[in-house]
Amino acid sequence: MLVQPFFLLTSLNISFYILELLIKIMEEKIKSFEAWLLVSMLILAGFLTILLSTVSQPQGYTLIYAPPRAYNASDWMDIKAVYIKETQDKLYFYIEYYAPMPNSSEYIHNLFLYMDTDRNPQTGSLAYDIGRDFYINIGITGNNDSSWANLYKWDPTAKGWKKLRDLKPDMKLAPSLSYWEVPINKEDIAYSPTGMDFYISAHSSVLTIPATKITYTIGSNNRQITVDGNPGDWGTATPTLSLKPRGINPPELEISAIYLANDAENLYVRVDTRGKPTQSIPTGTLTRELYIYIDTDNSNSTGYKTYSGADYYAYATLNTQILKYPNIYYYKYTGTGTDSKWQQVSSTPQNADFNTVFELKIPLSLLGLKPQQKITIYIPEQRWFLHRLVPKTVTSITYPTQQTATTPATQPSIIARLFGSETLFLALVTTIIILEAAAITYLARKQPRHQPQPPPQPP
Ligand SMILES: [Ca+2]
Ligand SMILES: [Ca+2]
Ligand SMILES: [Ca+2]
Repeated sequence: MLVQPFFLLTSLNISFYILELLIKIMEEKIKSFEAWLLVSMLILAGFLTILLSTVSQPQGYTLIYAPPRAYNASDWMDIKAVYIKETQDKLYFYIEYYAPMPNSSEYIHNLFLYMDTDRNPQTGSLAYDIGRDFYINIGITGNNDSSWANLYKWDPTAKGWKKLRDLKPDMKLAPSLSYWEVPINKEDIAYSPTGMDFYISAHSSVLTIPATKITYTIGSNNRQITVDGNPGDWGTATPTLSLKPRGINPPELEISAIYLANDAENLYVRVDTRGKPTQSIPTGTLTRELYIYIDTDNSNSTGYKTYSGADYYAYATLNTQILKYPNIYYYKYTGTGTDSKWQQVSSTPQNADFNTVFELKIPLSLLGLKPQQKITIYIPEQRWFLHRLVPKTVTSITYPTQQTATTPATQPSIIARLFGSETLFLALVTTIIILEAAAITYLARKQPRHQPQPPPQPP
């Protein structure tokens, strides 16, 4: 908001300068340096006009919400803006991301848009502050081999959600687009002019590691490890497993290597990613989960057969919000081989941490492991994801907004939309002013103004 007087002042300043130069041209007093300046100014003005005409919101839409950007490490994962358009019988949602998805099945968008269309928390399924009567679930993989878009309605009798309609045939949905456009029949969602409250819960996930099997012998790599997320205590250890590079966007969500070690008390697991793990995001959650299944007797005839005869597993959550929240839980297999029955045996949050790498430990006593025992570790396919609640937790968006529909309060200034940020724009304007002042000073020194001529002396 601060920059607007600057913007106005500079525009006026530049305009006057261009006008002054034009007058000089007309008076045929133009010098080459000034001509160069004039051309530059005209090019700049033309460029700004083009920029202004190309950057605009989707036609007919009203910007409802532009959430603050949560995650800068990736462009395709985060929601940039939510727009709504209304016709007599339809309501259109336009959900925009910062960029289209990378073209691969390793990436998935999965979004839920919950609506309280009678604006009554007593009806529907209560979550956050609204009684959700309908929801839309939209999803797509990066290579478009799978996509879906369905409308669901809350059934108060069955106390559950029922599918109402397939929305996919009517919507614009493609991984090559940085937005989705979905029309809904007002009649389907019992929409009335009173409006509705809604929020979006969006997951953007990445295949972090494909299913992986590693064997390890207790005692083969004895080390004193501190679980702090720093790899210095691993010395020059070579990875127990190196993974083939897949060029995942963002690199920090791709596991590159796994290291195993142990001392007399614990088995240690170190997990490296291709980028440094983000430690803090201002809103939302960067969810990282690791399931480490351990076949402690190295036999598929005991334990859970589906996961390589695993007798135990460690489940680590290594999440980032404003702060990081590492945690770990241990489970023992209690089924008969094909059923997934597990019992939690312990949870010790301080046994997992991350900084430049992920580190976790599993007490050997918990697994009943002894030196020289050979074990198999099975890590099933894992997906890590960014989860956003839009607008944010515990608040929903009301549509139509209370302000006039054309200028919602949440709309970022045109300057912020054009230049990315107002600070950047301010820097740009300051640079222009400095350059202009320098040019004027230069001209003033080089071409001193004409001294008024004394009137001709009478002969
Ligand atoms: Ca309701
Ligand atoms: Ca360490
Ligand atoms: Ca086993």
